[in-house]
Amino acid sequence: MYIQNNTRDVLLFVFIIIMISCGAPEKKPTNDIKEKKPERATLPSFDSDSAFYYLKTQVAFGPRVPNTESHRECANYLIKILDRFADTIYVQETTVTAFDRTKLDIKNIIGSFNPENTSRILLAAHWDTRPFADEDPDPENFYTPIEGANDGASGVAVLLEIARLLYKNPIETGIDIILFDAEDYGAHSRHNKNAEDTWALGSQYWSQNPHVPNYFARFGILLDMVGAPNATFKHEGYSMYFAPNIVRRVWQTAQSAGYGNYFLNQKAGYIMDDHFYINKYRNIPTINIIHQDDSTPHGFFEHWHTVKDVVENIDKNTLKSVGQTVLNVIYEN
Ligand code: AHN
Ligand code: ZN
Repeated sequence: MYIQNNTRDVLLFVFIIIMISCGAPEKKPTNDIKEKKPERATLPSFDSDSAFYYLKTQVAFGPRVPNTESHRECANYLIKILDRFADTIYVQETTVTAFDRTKLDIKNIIGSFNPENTSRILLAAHWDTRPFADEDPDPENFYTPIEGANDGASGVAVLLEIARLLYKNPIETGIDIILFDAEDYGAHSRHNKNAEDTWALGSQYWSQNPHVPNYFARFGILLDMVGAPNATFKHEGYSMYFAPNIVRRVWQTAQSAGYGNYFLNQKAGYIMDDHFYINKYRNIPTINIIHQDDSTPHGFFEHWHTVKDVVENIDKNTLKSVGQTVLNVIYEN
């Protein structure tokens, strides 16, 4: 009896084990059909010829000064290109008051990728150009609008190329490309000394009235003057104050990618720019990749706010160093 019972128990036990190991026939096999895991997107190579083309096209409209025809036509062009690549486009139109009480009709142009994702990265640049070359060596030019190949078009060109590559090589992270207007309408340096809050009018407006309510991003990167030959990008003051870890990560990424000649681990001055208001009003840790140079009187690139800020003074290699660095950062997030 004892033996028999034991044998029956053993048989029952073996039967159960066989059933478990075979699995019930109606259940799906676990090994044959792979879970459709999204593949890690392959990191694209930043095409500086493509970016340079976007730069030249902007400059060809003429100075992009608010309230001018060139400004309106360039806005339409930027909207058209971003609309080709982004999932959703927002054009934020408003009127702001400049330092001299002029009313400026402005447009912040926003292209969003994966708008439903709550995990987002913000990329920005200003698309307008300065209405006067008030840093020109020749006082005759103090009221001439600048072409803004570097100061304006370069940052936008890099972001349009990134938009094109995001379209071709989609990622899951939400990305917002924001082209701010009226950054460069700050008070004339030969007249007004009290210039507080006269710069970055488009980003001041957006930061207090974002295109979607309660907009937030994990971090932001602003590009400003990223096209001069042998540019030097240093640890700008407000970037280090508000977002030191983002600065370190981006500079580390640049150096690992071989762009250590451009991205220097040096402290540099505080620049009032679009990123300041994004930090101040939206609390999004945002850095500025901006060309700073101690050897010029104003601290920026040689032809800053002069009539020589033209296409001939742009170097594609600088566009590449910045564009590839930003791509590397967003594709590893
Ligand atoms: C000031 O000079 C206060 N801000 C410079 C920001 C700027 C002008 N970026 C481009 N043009
Ligand atoms: Zn400027």
